Amino acid sequence: MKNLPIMLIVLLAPLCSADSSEYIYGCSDLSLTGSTYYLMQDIVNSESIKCMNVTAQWVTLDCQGHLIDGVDAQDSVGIYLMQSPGVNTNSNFRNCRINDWDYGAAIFYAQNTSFVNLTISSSKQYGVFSYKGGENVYRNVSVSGSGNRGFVLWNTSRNLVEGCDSSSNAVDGFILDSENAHNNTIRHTTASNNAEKGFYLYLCNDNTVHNVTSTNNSVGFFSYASEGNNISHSKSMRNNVAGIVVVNSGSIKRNWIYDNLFNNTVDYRALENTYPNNWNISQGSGINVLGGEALGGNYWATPQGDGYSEEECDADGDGFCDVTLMLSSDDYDYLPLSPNAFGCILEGNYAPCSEVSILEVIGLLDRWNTGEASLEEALSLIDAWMD
Ligand SMILES: [Ca+2]
Ligand SMILES: [Ca+2]
Ligand SMILES: [Ca+2]
Repeated sequence: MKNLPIMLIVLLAPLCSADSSEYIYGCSDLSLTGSTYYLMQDIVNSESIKCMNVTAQWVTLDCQGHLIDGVDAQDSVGIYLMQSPGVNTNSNFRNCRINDWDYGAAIFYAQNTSFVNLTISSSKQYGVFSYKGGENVYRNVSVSGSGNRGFVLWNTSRNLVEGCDSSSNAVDGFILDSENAHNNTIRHTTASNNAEKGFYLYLCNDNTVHNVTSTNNSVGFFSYASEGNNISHSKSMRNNVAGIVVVNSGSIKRNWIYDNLFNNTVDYRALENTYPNNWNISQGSGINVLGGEALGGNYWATPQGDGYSEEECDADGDGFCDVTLMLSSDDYDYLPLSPNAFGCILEGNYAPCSEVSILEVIGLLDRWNTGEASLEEALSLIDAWMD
């Protein structure tokens, strides 16, 4: 009997090691299930091919703000996460700066895993490349300067992308790719200065893009042969080819594209076959993308100030243009927003225009300075203050 406690300790030893902390100083195999790995120093110009090679589950990698830097080698990966189909990965990657890999993070069959506070820059190909699996969370992940697309979710479903940014990539900011990329949510996220599309929905269905901003790309939003997606409460501004392009989309299930602010020289283009999509919801209550209370369709503006919404379209002043906007022979916005749909204070604190104070203007200018508010928001508040 005296031996029993010792036997228990021996039996439990492998379980106890499951919450171990590991301290790492360079590229490593993360192969101990249940371990937390702390990166203790910057990795600079590593010639490794799979720097952080993750084969275990229930793993945490906390870089503690340190750098994982490669040399742009062919097929090299900063964080390489290869799982088997159906395995519950349940891991967490956080606080890493990742630079100069072919793929910043390459993620295969990951499930229930989070990527938080990552900055991924100067990837030769892709910043984040995720294939199959799903139910992963990307929060505060910033990708820039990729030689191809910034953020690729390919055939993976039920992921949440939140508070992320993809900018200055040589192709697209974000792509949801192929029919098994469904039921994903992208929200509170930005895409800017990408050479092609800001947000690209390609052959994918039933995804939600909400409260995102797409600026200074070629195309703000691009929907190719995609069905049943929802793009709402978002901004597409100063994209030089078009605010939104719709190609062969909505043939089976209409897409919902409403309560967005478009401000591009060309806001809408349809190519090839067009099918009807929904460009407004029925008139409802709630705060719209302009900060006002008219909720229905989209605001159609141009940098020149001659967008449909800007051209005295609302004689009765209810916040909606009085006449339906025909975007194409298939696409109609029945409730385009008018300038009367603007609130004076954005971000949910709606107040009548006449009540705007100089303090509120200064507050919004400060937020514009730090990138939390757009120039449009600042200018519209100044306009309202001067009224
Ligand atoms: Ca380097
Ligand atoms: Ca590079
Ligand atoms: Ca009206």
